[in-house]
Amino acid sequence: MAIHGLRYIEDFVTEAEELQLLEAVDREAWLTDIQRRVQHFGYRYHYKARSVDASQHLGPLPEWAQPVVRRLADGGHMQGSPDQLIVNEYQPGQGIGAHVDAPSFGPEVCSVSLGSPCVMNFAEVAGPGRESLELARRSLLVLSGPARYGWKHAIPTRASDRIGGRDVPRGRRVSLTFRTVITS
Ligand SMILES: O=C(O)CCC(=O)C(=O)O
Repeated sequence: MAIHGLRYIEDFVTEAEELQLLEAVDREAWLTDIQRRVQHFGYRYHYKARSVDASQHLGPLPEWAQPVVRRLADGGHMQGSPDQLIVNEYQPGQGIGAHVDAPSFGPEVCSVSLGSPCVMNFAEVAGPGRESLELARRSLLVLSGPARYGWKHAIPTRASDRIGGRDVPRGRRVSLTFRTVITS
């Protein structure tokens, strides 16, 4: 993977933690105003405006997310403590369009994958670079520097992924994406 600023770590959470996190997420209310179900914590994110601001403050991140927050800090994955969390749920066939994360988010974007693997595609914004990366269950993906600002990332809308030379059907995948918000 030749993308500067991209860090990928397998087994970032244990199987027991994965189960606890999925159970915690499923106790929360889902937002259904976009194609996939999402949850927002810390600050509400506006998909159309692609922004988040101080008036959208919802409160602290939930207690169930704190062990992950601490592990991100202990691993030096984020400069500051994350104050925004988006939970994305992808049923087989669902994905997310190619995008660079909004400028109102800080310099590191940390996503934990739960439930099922998928392939994430990367495309260089101002160049020909194209890469794909399998995001395993329980892994952590960190985007910073060029990976955060100079590459788009996307999850194709399809029901299976080619992983290790074979088609792997997707199951339900839930991601927890931790960010900091730039409020000024
Ligand atoms: O589901 C993921 O791993 C990535 C989510 C994402 O790209 C986003 O919320 O902007």
